[in-house]
Amino acid sequence: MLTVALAGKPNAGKSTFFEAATRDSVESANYPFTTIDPNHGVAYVRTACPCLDREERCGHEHCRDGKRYVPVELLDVAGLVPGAHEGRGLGNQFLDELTNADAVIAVVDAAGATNAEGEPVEVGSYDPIEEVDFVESELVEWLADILGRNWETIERRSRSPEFDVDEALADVLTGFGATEADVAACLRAIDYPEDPIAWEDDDRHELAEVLRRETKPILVAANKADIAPEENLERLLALDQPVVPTTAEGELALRRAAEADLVDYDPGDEEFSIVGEVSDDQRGALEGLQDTVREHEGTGVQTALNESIYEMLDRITAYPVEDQSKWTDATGTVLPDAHLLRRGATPRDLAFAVHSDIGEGYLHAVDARSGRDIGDDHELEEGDVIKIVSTA
Ligand SMILES: Nc1nc2c(ncn2[C@@H]2O[C@H](COP(=O)(O)OP(=O)(O)OP(=O)(O)O)[C@@H](O)[C@H]2O)c(=O)[nH]1
Ligand SMILES: [Mg+2]
Repeated sequence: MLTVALAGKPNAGKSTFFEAATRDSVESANYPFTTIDPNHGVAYVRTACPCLDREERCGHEHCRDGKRYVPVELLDVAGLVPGAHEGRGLGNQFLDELTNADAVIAVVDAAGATNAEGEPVEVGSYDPIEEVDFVESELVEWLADILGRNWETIERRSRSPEFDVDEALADVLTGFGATEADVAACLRAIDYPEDPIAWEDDDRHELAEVLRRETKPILVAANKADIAPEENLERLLALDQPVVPTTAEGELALRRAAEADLVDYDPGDEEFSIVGEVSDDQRGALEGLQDTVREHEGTGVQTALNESIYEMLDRITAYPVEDQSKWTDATGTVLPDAHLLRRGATPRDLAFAVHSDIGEGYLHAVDARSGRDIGDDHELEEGDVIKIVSTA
């Protein structure tokens, strides 16, 4: 499963985002609570379910009237403060949790109501742009430190006649989830000495910067958008990186209200209606939230998750099935699984994503929509329903 980590300074709203996003309002009745531990849960990206192309909705536990929710892992990393990589605040231990993250959502307090340490200050008096910069630079320093710590091993390996600097670096970098392609991209992006002994801190730092870019891409959640000065949001949105205004608190309130049948709302909806018996206070709060949600086309929490997976990581959703006409697995479940594959993935890649044995035994594949065989070089598209024929 892909992993998204929430990082940012204390009090920015990470835990609120986490709680909102991992609350399984998708199927709260018969699906177990999805938080694995307090900082580690399951959230969902939302996409159009292929069942929309058929007469009947699939009824899958993660499909609501054709809104399909695909699981990703979500991590709530404890507050980072400037200098965390040197052990300040809760320090390195929390940065290390980012090792397995495929993407980072930097939750920043767009209201500017807390300083760099997360302490409350007057709204608008702290510049949230600084927060974006320090999350990124803490990640780079953390990676540079780890490279530095591994350097002795690389130097030792370099005494062997078969030593290959690219190979040695690849071994270290794949530890951060870098694929072969990522490693190649990193090494292409920088000029570096062949001999590890000749590397300077600057060389490692440069490598850490590209490694951060390739393996820990950052989407900024401009949180507390409900109380943020317009000017802060505009400046954040003007940054040269993905930025989504969010109100984590609003999303949490909506998911709770939906669970209590007070509102008609599915995560990611751009509006909601009040449907239950609400007190005057509740109505006031919900109507206030309606204004925020109208202004930002939703609470932004679902948008932030979706953009980090579908745009930043450039994924598509593919659905393997066993029965190509019914779109079911062996037990009759319609569209049982959804896989988030890299754009450009082929049917064989999907087979490997299902199971390595299915991948090894891959023979050919059928597009379940058209019923036609598809070739090995066929690039899958968002929403493809595929029957894989395999010896496994
Ligand atoms: N107005 C507003 N307040 C929010 C929003 N999201 C979170 N908050 C509030 O901000 C405060 C901090 O939220 P948390 O989610 O605990 O922050 P955190 O980033 O997890 O903080 P640490 O765990 O200390 O790093 C709480 O009082 C939240 O209710 C939001 O979207 N709007
Ligand atoms: Mg927290």
